[in-house]
Amino acid sequence: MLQKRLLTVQDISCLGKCSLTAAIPIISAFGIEPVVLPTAVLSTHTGAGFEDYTFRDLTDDMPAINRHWQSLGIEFDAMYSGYLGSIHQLDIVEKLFTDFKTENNLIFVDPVMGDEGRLYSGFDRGFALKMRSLCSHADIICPNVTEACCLTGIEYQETHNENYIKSLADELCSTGAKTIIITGICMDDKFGAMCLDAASGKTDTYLRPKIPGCYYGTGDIFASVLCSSLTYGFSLEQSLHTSIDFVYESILATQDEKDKYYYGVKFEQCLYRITDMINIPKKPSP
Ligand code: PXL
Repeated sequence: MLQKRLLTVQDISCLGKCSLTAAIPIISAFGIEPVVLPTAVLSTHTGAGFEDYTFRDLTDDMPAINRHWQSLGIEFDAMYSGYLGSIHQLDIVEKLFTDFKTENNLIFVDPVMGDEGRLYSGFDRGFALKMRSLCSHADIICPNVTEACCLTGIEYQETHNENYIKSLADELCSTGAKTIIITGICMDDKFGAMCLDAASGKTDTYLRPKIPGCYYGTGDIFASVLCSSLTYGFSLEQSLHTSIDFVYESILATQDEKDKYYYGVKFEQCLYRITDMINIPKKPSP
């Protein structure tokens, strides 16, 4: 069987298990080849818990990497963008999506910009506006509630209900994305995501019990599982449920060290779930 290939464009946060250090092992666990376009190298992520992080911008390398890949004539089964550091990078990724679009490949945008009602450091309204334009290339977008508000201009609310989340998702259909998934929703002490299919208007909300605390990198882990699962060939419904279950179990696995939340969650302990699910035939030992 031909191996599938998934391109992911996001930063390397050397310490703190998010972006590429989460995406690569998850994509690999699905038996899919991860191809990476790193946008920046940071000593840690930029969230609370780590101060004075270093930041090496790789923007200037990105167009040359694109050109080299084009000269090789390679194709991707899916392209997935995560944390991007500047409006210029959004332009570069937009071009990348256009250059490598085929009839069948899947474009997946996680519009990483903020959480809990606030933009991450370094992001502003101008970035959010341009992110909308990147979303218009996507088959699937998966903003959290904060990011959905930044993309739509709808006011952020800390408490969520079906109507509020549905109104965010409905409004996001105007980006042109075909499937909208709003993550990080919290209702009746449960936590999860709502998925809206723009064409049919059908929604699916999937929630698991809320575990108190703050858990870094879980949005990236959710997006990586979802995108890999869809690329593998699982249905949208199954992929959504798998991603939420995976994040939930990763958070459960971290309860013994939850005070060190900025180091990320122990998702490595849950990778077996993915390899079990895809059931790669085992080779007999020689
Ligand atoms: O998890 C999202 C993310 C990715 N990359 C960097 C970040 C963050 C969130 O804070 O700082 C560098």
